[in-house]
Amino acid sequence: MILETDARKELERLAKITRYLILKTVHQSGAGHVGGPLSAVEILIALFFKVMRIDPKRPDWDDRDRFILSKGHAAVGLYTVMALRGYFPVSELATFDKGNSRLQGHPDMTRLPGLDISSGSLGQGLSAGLGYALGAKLAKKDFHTWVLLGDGEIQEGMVWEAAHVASRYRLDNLTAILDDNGLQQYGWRGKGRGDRRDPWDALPPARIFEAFGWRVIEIDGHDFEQILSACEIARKGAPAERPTAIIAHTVKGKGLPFTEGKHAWHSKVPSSEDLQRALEALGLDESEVPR
Ligand SMILES: Cc1ncc(C[n+]2csc(CCOP(=O)(O)OP(=O)(O)O)c2C)c(N)n1
Ligand SMILES: [Mg+2]
Repeated sequence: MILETDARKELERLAKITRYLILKTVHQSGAGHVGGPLSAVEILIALFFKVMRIDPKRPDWDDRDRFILSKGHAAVGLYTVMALRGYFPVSELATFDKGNSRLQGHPDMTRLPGLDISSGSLGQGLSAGLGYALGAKLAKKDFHTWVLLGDGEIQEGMVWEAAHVASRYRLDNLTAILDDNGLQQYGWRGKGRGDRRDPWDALPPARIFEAFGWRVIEIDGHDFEQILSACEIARKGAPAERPTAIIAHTVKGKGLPFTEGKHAWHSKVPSSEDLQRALEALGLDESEVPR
């Protein structure tokens, strides 16, 4: 048991608020992603509120843990959690995806302090994380680097080049978290563009990471206790100095009956009615949501 009841309730409250703010932000901007951010809500909240050594007031603190949203299209989820954590005002979410905003549709580290990498072109984040982790070893710094990957994203070959090098250099200060929600942007040709698991069904990511020399922990990616336990083990360093892969089993669009498991909600703009439905499904009153 890592969490007292009150602490778990607080995290669950934050998760509901985050889910609503993701929908509201994409509704206001008229563009953005929904399904991928929703599947990563518990992971992002656990990292930013409990796991990472960070200080929102000092986003360039040298000894901070590094976080890389390799699945950069989930930016609205990251921004929401950063806002709730105090990096910038929640009201700034209303600027999401506007030309002059710090909150671009995909993370832009040249605009928003607190972002450790720009992302959006899938496949690159683990290499960047590898660089941070290797740099930490060379500089004898003890910060940890966390990289959040999508299950579709790991079909990019560059991910496995980074995975190989990370185990070659025994980077126990690097953790990859796989948001394994089983869906990408569409279903698959020949199988119909439906809501089903993709061809990597037959190639379980856990076995692949293991084959590359990583320690693997499989969890329910919506269960705060399991996320926190896995991250605690990961930070302590794997046996034989291996990097750690946390395979988080998740549901794309998690938390709202009309988005769960629906590939159409990968990127779709919620209507005003959808926002109302979301409040009802989450059991939230608009007045409870920070502005
Ligand atoms: C290199 C690259 N190819 C294609 C895309 C377009 N794209 C954006 S999201 C996405 C699907 C990603 O699926 P997954 O990694 O499973 O993310 P999630 O299910 O968490 O949204 C694709 C193909 C991209 N951003 N980058
Ligand atoms: Mg996916």
